[in-house]
Amino acid sequence: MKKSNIILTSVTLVSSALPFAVSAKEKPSQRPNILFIMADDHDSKAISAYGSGLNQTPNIDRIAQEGMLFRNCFVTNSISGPSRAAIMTGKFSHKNGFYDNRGETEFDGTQQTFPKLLQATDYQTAIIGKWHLGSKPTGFDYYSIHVGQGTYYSPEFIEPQGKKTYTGAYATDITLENSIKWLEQTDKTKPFCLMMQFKAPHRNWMPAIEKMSMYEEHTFPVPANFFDDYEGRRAAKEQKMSIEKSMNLGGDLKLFGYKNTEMGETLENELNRMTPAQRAVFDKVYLPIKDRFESAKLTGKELTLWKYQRYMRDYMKCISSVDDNVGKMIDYLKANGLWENTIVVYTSDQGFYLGEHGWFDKRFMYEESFHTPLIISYPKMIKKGTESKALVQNIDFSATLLDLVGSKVPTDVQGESLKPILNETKNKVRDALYYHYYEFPLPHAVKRHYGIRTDRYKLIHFYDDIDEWELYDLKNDPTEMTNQINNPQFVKIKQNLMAGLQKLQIKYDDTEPTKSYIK
Ligand code: SGN
Ligand code: CA
Repeated sequence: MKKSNIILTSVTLVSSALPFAVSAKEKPSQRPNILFIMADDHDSKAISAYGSGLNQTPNIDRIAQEGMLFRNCFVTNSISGPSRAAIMTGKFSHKNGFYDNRGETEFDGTQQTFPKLLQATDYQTAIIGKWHLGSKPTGFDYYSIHVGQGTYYSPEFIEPQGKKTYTGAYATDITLENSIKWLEQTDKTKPFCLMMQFKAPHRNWMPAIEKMSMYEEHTFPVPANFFDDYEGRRAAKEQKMSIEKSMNLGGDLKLFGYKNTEMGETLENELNRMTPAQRAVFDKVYLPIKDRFESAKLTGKELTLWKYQRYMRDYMKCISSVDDNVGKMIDYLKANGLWENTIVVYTSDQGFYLGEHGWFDKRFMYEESFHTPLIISYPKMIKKGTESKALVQNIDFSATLLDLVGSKVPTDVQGESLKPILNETKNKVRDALYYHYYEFPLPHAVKRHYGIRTDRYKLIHFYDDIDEWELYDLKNDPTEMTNQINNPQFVKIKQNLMAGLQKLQIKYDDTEPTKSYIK
């Protein structure tokens, strides 16, 4: 089977790799390297270092054990393209011009990005994996990027020489393998910045062959608000991202012959990309599931709970592959003497609902999707096994990385450098966070909204086809079930939040937030 050859190759690469031979003339770079690892839709509850106990990610945890874990990292606009654009530029969507995933606009690659700034100071730069910004990557010496969302099986990558299909490969494995290949050929006298961005665990959660049976005997705990009635929260009520109604038995949960209610041919596309040997393994695990499902004749809540378990199993299988490949990369860096001088970042493009409020997907400013994991190791500066509760945001990543490598952070970057948090000279960089989400109505009918979050409270304004405000006390209501906007006891808090929101809108220059962004 071709796949095992691929694995063997990377194992061989890792185990046989010797520390780079550097001649006396070629002094190894003193400036730190950057390895920016991002998975797609990887919620922090699915990283064991965050402590939920849902699954085990021993390799991602190694980054936390050797570095700092951020408890309160958030995004600016909780979907893929906009998050990636915010990371690249250090700016909100209304500044970098990339508001949504609908493909009507491409990322303007002529603008300033942190890889470009690094490249200008002699960093070797590459992006490998998911890009999802439409335009051709700029600021990178090398790229190997999925076409759009990409596929899990036999993925096709856009590379400087053109498109290349990796027949028989699994996307997560090939992203690691290509990353190591690129590292192998770098000039060891110069630093590198590698963005290794996994497609997994994005919908439709197709597991690797060796993970197909994983978790099949496991039952995941059901969140307390799984059967949310959305009382007092109209936007939450009118979404189309519930496991009950929007998750497909066919495409998402892989039952053959069942119709997809809102999705294309993702399952069929993926199955057609498998080799016959891969397909046989898939069939062996998934065909009996359909038989068992049909004989159980589930309806109502029982059916929704069954869907939840299927979803969680596939999602966690995908994460296990991400974790394995993160482990291979850590081993590679260590085996090659690169670990000490490399800043390693692990994050996602947003959080994800693992059944909270009955949902999958993201988008909302509610905690699960607003939050994103952030773990950073840099042995030369960060103390091992540390944690920060500072309110930080993905617009901070570019400023942080530039600052850490000794580059000037341009004044138009909206994020803050987290260096003072990482070296423990400060414990916060801001008092409140701003958020603005635009993509409505397709694909999940999450209404446009913006808002403010402080340590304790959150105020959200849903607008466009609605005009509703929500206020949450995160201390007493961490799962955001009770909208306090009309509660007289919250009048003062509401006033303060409104004033804080306005201040943030002035600070970030988003003073007409409900004005349509569509030209
Ligand atoms: C696809 C998915 C959606 C998902 C978006 C955006 N549907 O459209 O469920 O919200 O991507 O995801 S699918 O049926 O095609 O899988 S994002 O991570 O790229 O923002
Ligand atoms: Ca995503």
